[in-house]
Amino acid sequence: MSSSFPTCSQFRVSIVGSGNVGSALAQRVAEKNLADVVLLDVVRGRPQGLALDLMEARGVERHDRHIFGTNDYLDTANSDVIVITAGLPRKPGMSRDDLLLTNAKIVRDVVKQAIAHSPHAVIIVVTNPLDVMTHLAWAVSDLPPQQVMGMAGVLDSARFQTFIAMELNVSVSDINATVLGGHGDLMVPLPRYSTVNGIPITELLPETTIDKLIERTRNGGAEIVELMQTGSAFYAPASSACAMVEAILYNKSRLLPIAAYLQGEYGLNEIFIGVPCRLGCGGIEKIIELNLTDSELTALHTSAKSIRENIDRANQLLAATV
Ligand code: TXD
Repeated sequence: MSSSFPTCSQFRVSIVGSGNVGSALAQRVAEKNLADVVLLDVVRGRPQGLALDLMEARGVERHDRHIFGTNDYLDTANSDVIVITAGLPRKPGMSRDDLLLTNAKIVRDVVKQAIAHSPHAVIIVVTNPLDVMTHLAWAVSDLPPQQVMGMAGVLDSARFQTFIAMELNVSVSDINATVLGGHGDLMVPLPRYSTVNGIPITELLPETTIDKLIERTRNGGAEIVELMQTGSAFYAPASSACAMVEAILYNKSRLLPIAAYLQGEYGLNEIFIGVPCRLGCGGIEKIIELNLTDSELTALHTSAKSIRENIDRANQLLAATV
């Protein structure tokens, strides 16, 4: 590592995968003055170039956080938080299974290497398919489940929050939205637990309108992909991961929807899925069990079933390659 990289800094966040989400997250973490950042990628030069660019912005942005780009895990040593955004997007001709296997191999390899140099870190997985990758990351990490989690619920809730604000023409700051479940078509937005300054949206909007907002939330990622044509959303995903990083580093005990390992909560076992959690310096401090209606619980279980099928499929594919 460069001699200009501080060894006495308070917090270090390593971001593995310096693509769109990784680089936007590095910017957020550094410019919010939360921690020094190590950006890592397999592509030579990319993380180094991005880091230099972000370093050159410091004089204008007026912060002293260091951003360091590397291809070597040694440089990530002693990270407090490791965020994994490494992976490949689905390419033409690539099946879902191909993508599942490719990203499963990447995530497992990344976690092994990263954790070898930062054995006490908290891991946040961002790579898709999110819930499956979080499970694989945890399985290979040997870490307690509280220290491994997936980012999706914060993003899905932020999208729901945005669409509610647009519909009601009120400030997005007055809105709290809750989306549970897996990150995908089967996510479980909860209107009863989504409020405008404490007032449930079910009191403010007709059911048909709420259904439309839910549909748009479910389709949130795809809507952006369709507009952009190449690449997918990264600003809101980076903000969402940054909120989690901040909650961990600064022990904020925030209540956020996170893909967490369930051991009996909501009647589910041994599975990572989005549920409300209290997030602090040790990772997931507590899983909050909401009172769900029968249909909400059924939706959560349906989402869990699909995640479990994909975990089994990923494990089968991985087993067949060794
Ligand atoms: O809510 C969520 N969880 C998500 C998930 C929101 C947005 C994006 N979501 C997923 O995150 C997306 O489907 C991808 O799986 C990841 C990263 O998305 P991003 O948009 O940043 O993808 P990019 O720009 O393709 O960046 C991926 C980078 C790229 O620079 C590769 O060179 C790198 O990952 N990569 C690796 N880095 C390190 N080590 C290995 N093995 C590796 N393989 C690829």
